[in-house]
Amino acid sequence: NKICVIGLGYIGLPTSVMFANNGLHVHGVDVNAAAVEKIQHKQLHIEENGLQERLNAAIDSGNLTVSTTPEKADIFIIAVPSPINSDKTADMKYVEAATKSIVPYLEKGNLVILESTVPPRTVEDIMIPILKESGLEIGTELLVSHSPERVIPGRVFEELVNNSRIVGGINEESSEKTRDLYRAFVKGEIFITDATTAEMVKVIENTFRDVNIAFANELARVSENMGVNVWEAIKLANHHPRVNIHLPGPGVGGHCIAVDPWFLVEQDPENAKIIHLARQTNDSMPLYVANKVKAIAEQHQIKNPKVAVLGLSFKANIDDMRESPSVEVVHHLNELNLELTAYDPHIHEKKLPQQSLELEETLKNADIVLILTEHDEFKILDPKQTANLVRSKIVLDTKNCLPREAWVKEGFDLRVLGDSKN
Ligand code: SAJ
Repeated sequence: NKICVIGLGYIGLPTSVMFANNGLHVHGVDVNAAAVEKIQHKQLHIEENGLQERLNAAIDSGNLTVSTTPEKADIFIIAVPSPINSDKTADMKYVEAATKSIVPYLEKGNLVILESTVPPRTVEDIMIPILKESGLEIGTELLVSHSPERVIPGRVFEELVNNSRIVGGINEESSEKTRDLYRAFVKGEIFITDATTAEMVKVIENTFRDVNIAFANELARVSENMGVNVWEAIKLANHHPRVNIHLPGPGVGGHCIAVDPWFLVEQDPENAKIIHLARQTNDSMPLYVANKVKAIAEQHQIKNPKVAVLGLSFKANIDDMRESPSVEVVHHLNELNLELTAYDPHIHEKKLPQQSLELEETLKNADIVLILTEHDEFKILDPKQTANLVRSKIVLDTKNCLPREAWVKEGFDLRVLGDSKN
């Protein structure tokens, strides 16, 4: 079996190397010529634990080739972005373009699998009409399915293998052939359903998380007015066998959880009310945090406070800044006319004008250290060294990731989002 994978990003590249390293011939395709060239030279254009050695093995074995154009294959896997437009409607142009790009290469007996997360009905209403242009009879001569990726950045390889997988074919044969393919490396259970249900499953998983995080963020704000530490309260509540509250923070980022709920809101705004409000709640957190920084500076009567923003990626220990709430926080701090320098140990290029590539430079003369991402590097930040660099010893920790005692001992006023006890 030869597989042609369209899209060599956070999902397509790991998936390609997994198939290649399990003995299948994979041709990976990306429109980004610079990324393709890097991959050809065994260089990474994205960060993911364990990717480098697996890419080396895949290229060295000869099982993985990459280019900017598709090739004939038995199976086509589409793993391209499915973002939202500025008006929060689904932007399907990459899924459409990827589907169109394979049409000239399709042959009788092929299977096309969509891995990208999409609004329910995308396979049936958008992909199938395009695939019909191949002249093949859909369901008999051309099999089609949706098998959404469900892996978490940072643990992609572990989850690709061990997570269960959803396979939704347009008919039984499509489902079964897709299931048999993923058996090459999936150890978790593989559940079969129809394509539209598979689309719905993926979107509601992320929506569940978004609504739950919005609830946690709401609790953080309520707790601040009640003399409660929300982190302690959530931890205790979660000891209940039927309670699982997520954690608050400066907002929800990434290209999935902050995006997918909008697919449901767009399709049924009348009914998707909690989902919509949860999105708004999470999107309101960056401004809430920026205002908090300003208020803390005022309490300390600091005239022109300088903020050291730590953490720009959308979550801990990854390099991905897509839809990062940190970028929004920086934007709001700018609007509040607060001077700032931002730093992230995982982002090695300047992506923001006020970004520094040095931690020391960022902390130097800062009045408020603002932790936005719980990177391991920040958890072990030395309060003593920090005290020697900063101008005022104030920290706002939005992820509750610093050891309180050590910082207080150094004379820091350590504030934590959702904790009105300190
Ligand atoms: N976050 C919180 N509080 C929490 C958990 C997360 O504020 O308790 C924030 C994070 O800081 C981050 C955002 O939410 O900004 C999203 O992070 P995440 O770790 O929840 O999820 P993603 O976007 O990295 O990956 C999700 C996963 N979905 C679920 O867990 C249901 C992953 O399994 C999916 O494959 C992925 O979306 C995707 O590609 O759709």
